[in-house]
Amino acid sequence: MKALLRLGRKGSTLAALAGIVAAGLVLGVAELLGAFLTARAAPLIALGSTFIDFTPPWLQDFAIATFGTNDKVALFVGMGVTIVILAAILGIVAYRKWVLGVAGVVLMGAVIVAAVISRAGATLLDAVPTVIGTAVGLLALRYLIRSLHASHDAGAQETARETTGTSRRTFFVAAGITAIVAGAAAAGGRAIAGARNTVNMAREALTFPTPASAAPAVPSGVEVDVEGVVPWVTPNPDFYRIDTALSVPQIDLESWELRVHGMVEEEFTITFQDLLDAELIERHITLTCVSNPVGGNLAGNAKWLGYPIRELLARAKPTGDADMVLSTSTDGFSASTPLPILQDDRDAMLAISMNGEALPLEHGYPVRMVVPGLYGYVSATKWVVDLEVTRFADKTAYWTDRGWAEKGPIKTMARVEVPRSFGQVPAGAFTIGGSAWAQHRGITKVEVQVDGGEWEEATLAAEASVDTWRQWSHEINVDAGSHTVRARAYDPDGAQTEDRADTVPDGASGWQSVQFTAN
Ligand SMILES: Nc1nc2c(c(=O)[nH]1)N[C@H]1C(S)=C(S)[C@@H](COP(=O)(O)O)O[C@H]1N2
Ligand SMILES: [Mo]
Repeated sequence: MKALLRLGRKGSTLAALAGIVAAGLVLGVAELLGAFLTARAAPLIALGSTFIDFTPPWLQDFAIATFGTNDKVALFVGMGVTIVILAAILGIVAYRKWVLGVAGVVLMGAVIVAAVISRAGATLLDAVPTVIGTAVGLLALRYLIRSLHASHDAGAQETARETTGTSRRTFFVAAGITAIVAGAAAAGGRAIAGARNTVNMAREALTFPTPASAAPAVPSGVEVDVEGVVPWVTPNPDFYRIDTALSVPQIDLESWELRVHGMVEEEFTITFQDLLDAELIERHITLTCVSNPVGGNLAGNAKWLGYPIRELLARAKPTGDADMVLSTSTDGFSASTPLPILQDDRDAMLAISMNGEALPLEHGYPVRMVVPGLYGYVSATKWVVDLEVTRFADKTAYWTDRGWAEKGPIKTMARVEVPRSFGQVPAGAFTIGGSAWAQHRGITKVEVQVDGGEWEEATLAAEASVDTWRQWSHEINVDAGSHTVRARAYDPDGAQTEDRADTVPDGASGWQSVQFTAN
């Protein structure tokens, strides 16, 4: 009896395992077949995108604040855990009562299909990978559950141990094979999707004309000699990424168009070739996200090549009391930017290249906006396809609809990069450093304070332009033990405010304070 019970419980564990590998097979097969369609046909992408759409703003803010650029990873991990748990339960249910298990699996399949076909632009065809994946998963589950019952029966009938062992072995071999096939299908799907990706190929083949106005030479000495301070130019792979797009939009160069319309005398549409033929400018500009907490890393500096938006607007000739440009991306994100900022002499541009290469897909390929001095959510629309000249009184944008401020000038900020929070430094003389930014106003001074003592002026690195961040360094001298260092930056209007503000609604403020140990 005891032995039977034990086997029963063990049967449940194994049934859960069967459920999990079968679910893996569903996703793997769907991923493989989906590779021949589009990303939205992939069950995880469709589920995740649907989830994001229905996420209340507070949860979105929380996700960005907590996970930063890893918000999408966090979402996938959350979905993965949920799926594993559900699959385990379904496995046990199917083991106890097969029909119920089938009903559960079909229900899950239906939920995924609903998510897939409700995506923008999806067709019934996009549901095929999920339907076939679910069917294959069910077959695998049936085989696994059967072999479990077989080994259970063998155990119950107290037949030779060998028989129980054999059928149990059959189960493990089958489960193992299912897991391997699921993994191979998923990996194969990824590889095929990559190889079939003509957008990537077109992107890699792109070459750019020499700009009419090249980037001003970067002065020597923009970087301080302090190990651990982040590079002045952020390499593309390290550039922070923030957006609401779970599957990165794949835009065909030939079909990309930007429509300029609204309160203008002349409406028009431009193509990518028009941009390549235009007089381009190249500038270093530091982007910052409004969700960047004090001391956070949602900021990056790159060399952008693009076409000045003021030239586009000069051609369109805004009319009447227009005071805003609403930029919209292919995936529906939008940003509202003050019209005068796009018309003044700053280098607001439609960027087509980042650090000498085509925009990476996740940074807005083929065309995005870059506006010096404004947080990304009101200015840096990636995958941009539409500029509407309008009024703040008439139109609102993605994040302003969700409670963020209408205007988003970047707040002046000093960041301590060395020492790291709770880091270790040698006791005695030690040089600390970091970056400071006040885009389009410029950093004039950075001050440092150790353990609440006198504020001391740090050494500023060379300034490339007021639109880029500026590094700073300072030699401190501390005894062994724990210490605190604070930093504050100045722009031409004075010191950055000490007042602590949260990121919502218009960006974090306050002086960063870093605790560290000297030994
Ligand atoms: N299409 C689109 N563009 C977007 C966003 C978005 O969610 N979708 N996010 C904006 C925000 S909040 C920021 S901070 C910048 C980030 O640009 P990056 O990902 O290239 O660093 O992009 C902006 N442009
Ligand atoms: Mo942002």
